[in-house]
Amino acid sequence: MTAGRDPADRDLSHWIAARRAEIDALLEARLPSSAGAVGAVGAVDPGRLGEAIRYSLLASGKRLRPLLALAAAEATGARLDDDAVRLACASVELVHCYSLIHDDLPAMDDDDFRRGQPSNHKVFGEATAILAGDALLTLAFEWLAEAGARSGRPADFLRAVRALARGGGMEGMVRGQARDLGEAPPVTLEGLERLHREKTAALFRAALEVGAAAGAADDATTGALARFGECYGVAFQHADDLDDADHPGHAAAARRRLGELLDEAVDRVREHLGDRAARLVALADELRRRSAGATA
Ligand code: GRG
Repeated sequence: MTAGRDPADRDLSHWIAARRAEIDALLEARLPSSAGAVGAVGAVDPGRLGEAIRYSLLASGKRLRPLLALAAAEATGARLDDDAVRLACASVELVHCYSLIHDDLPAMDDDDFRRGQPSNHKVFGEATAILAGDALLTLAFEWLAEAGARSGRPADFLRAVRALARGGGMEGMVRGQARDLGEAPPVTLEGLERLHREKTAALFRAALEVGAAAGAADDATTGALARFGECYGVAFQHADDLDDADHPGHAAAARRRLGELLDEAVDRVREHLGDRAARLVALADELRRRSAGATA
């Protein structure tokens, strides 16, 4: 995400930079500290687990999911300087980061680099990387529970717990990952988008639902925000695929669908939130612009 030229772009860039700095500060402050090596006798040095968690989480992620959660919270009337709201929105980044660490493992996608640095297991070993992911996943729900307790309206945050568990779990990302690892690659656009919806978009959808819960949104508004997240997530994955498209026809199809999905995302939130959807609309437009620059 880069600074744009017109005032609306500049406003979005400032908003993103400010919110990202707040998320980074919260993550830095709230993470388990790095206890330092204690001299392991086995595959895991317990003293380095905190270091492994910080290594991946504090690396240069875009913080897109918590940003979208905050935009949804803002659109539904939450105060973004409220600690409970911030903690809840940041929890989505913990689930995302766990999924990246686990995805990079040799048993999964087997990647040596992530976020511009050697992947977690390359530095800390596989057992520690698995445990760092486990710790991040569980910490996300600890933060949501704490947010609920602090907020004085725990029922809203219980909805966030359910949304994040569903989006990150068997109804979403975990199922998508299983499908991706275990099934033949999809040959139809429909099959491809089902995979994108589960593996990538379910967590974006959950991010919007967490924001909606933090803003005490009603069911209809939550539904519109959830759909925004799903459309945005599938579009995001199409944009990511454009970088690797090896056939002009595939790139054209992905670009067309990306536009359609973002149109739907924008329509849904405008319908329910009117002008209050402006930030979400700007974030959708930013993805549209960014992907227009990707390989045709
Ligand atoms: C391990 C259950 C489990 C799931 C893994 C996240 C994931 C599922 C796989 C990672 C590989 C991949 C291509 C995911 C699609 C989504 C995607 C492009 C993730 C990267 O998200 P960004 O660009 O990353 O927001 P940063 O580092 O900026 O946060």
